[in-house]
Amino acid sequence: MSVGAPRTIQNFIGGAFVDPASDEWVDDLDPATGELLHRIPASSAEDVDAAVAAGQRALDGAWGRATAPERADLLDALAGAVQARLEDLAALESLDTGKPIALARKLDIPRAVANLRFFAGAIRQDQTGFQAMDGAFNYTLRRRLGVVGLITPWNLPLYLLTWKVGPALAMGNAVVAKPSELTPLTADALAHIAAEIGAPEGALDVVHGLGPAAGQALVEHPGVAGISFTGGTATGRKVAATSAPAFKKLSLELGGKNPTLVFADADLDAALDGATRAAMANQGEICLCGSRILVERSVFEPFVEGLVDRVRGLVVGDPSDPRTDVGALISTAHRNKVEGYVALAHEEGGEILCGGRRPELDPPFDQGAFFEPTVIVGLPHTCRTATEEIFGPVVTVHPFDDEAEALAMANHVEYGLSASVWTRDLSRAHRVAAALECGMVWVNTWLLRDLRVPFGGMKSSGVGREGGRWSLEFYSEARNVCVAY
Ligand code: TXE
Repeated sequence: MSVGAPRTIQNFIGGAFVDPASDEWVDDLDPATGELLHRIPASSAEDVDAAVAAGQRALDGAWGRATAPERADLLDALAGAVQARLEDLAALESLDTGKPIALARKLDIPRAVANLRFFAGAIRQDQTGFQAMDGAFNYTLRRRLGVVGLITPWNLPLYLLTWKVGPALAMGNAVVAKPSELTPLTADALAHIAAEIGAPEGALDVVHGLGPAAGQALVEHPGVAGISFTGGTATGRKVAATSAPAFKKLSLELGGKNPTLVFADADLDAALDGATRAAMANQGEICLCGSRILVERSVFEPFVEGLVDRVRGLVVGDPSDPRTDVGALISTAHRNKVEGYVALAHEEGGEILCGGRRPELDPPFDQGAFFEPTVIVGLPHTCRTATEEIFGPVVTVHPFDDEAEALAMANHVEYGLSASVWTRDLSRAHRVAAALECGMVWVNTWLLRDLRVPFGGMKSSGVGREGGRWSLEFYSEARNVCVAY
């Protein structure tokens, strides 16, 4: 599992590592250098079919009879093995995504461990509903869905995969995972871990490949009872359209264009640190990133000055260097898209205060998908740059005059995932949190996560909630039993 010469990754089906039926492959490139890392299966409907059949066999066998404590033990064993390989997995994640190794060590892999452990605990402590009537009572059974399809993106590969695998296995489902073709490495590592710890064959299957082929086949498969998808809004729309006629259970976590609202009464230093992190963490490639900063006019100038200072101080470069703050974007195609938005900002009348171009890096990183963290002002909050998801290290800053205007600006976009609000006025904090159109609001912080709370968005940011009991509910069907006496 160490980082070495290019190798071939295989699908993990029914406990065995196998080549794709078509013998076709896709290249996995290092985003920081453009070099070939690995080749992965270009799986087709045939491979997906084999994985779904393996999942069904697992459900018909011992895995289907495993008790809740036994399922929790499996998740704890996976968590322990991920924890034991933290360094290796962080290196793989940084290599595959281009993200700074420091972030992978601090966030991605520890969160993967926490996800698996959390849902082990959750299923051990799960309680069912009970309602008494005169002469009768009701109780709720939760039944697994069956074989579920998990489709994950490239920005937080193992973090998001375990966020879905944890509750899906906790509820006794069999999982067919389709990781992003751009970041297959840690999903492959998880498959190896599952094999090593003796996970029941077929309970966790991993099928690699392209979205329109392998992903689409998984969504279409009649043997798949539910789909949990995290990715772009346009893809989410396709997934919803494909799965709706079969009435599959569906959870969609899609894009965002999240506002950071800074009021004049905020602790400005804390707001600046928070807003910088929210805009630039993971190269701005997190659906929760605060890519629009709305600032009360009376503090606009000092805020922008402080922001530019902080952003200029970020170290861009070699993802494997622990001092790096901003690594490579996921691909040169994605970097070109981000760059296109900066060109658009110019056309829309924006002023680029810092960044806005590719950094000059020494070989081999001169071939990588790097982009300097960028701050833009002077744009109307309604323009395309300020309303479309860029998903890169690019932030626009806009002044507002009062709370009502701030809210109107915040709610103007088609997305509704999250927001962060910076103020010392307690009443305002609660008022604004209630009026924002989004699934999650942070007050005087950003990305502080408790795994028990509902996670998800509204409008074009998705459908449904995961996290805590919401995840357990998603990966199961509730059945009411009414008993008269
Ligand atoms: O993601 P895709 P892309 C946003 C971000 C980014 C844009 C496009 O703005 O620029 O989306 O990114 C699989 N049926 N986010 O195109 O395609 C695909 O193989 C089934 C936000 O790289 O949505 C991968 O496993 N599956 C986001 C997964 O979908 C399909 C994170 C996500 O890839 C499929 C990533 C199909 N027809 C991008 N087509 C977030 N919410 O965090 C593709 N896939």
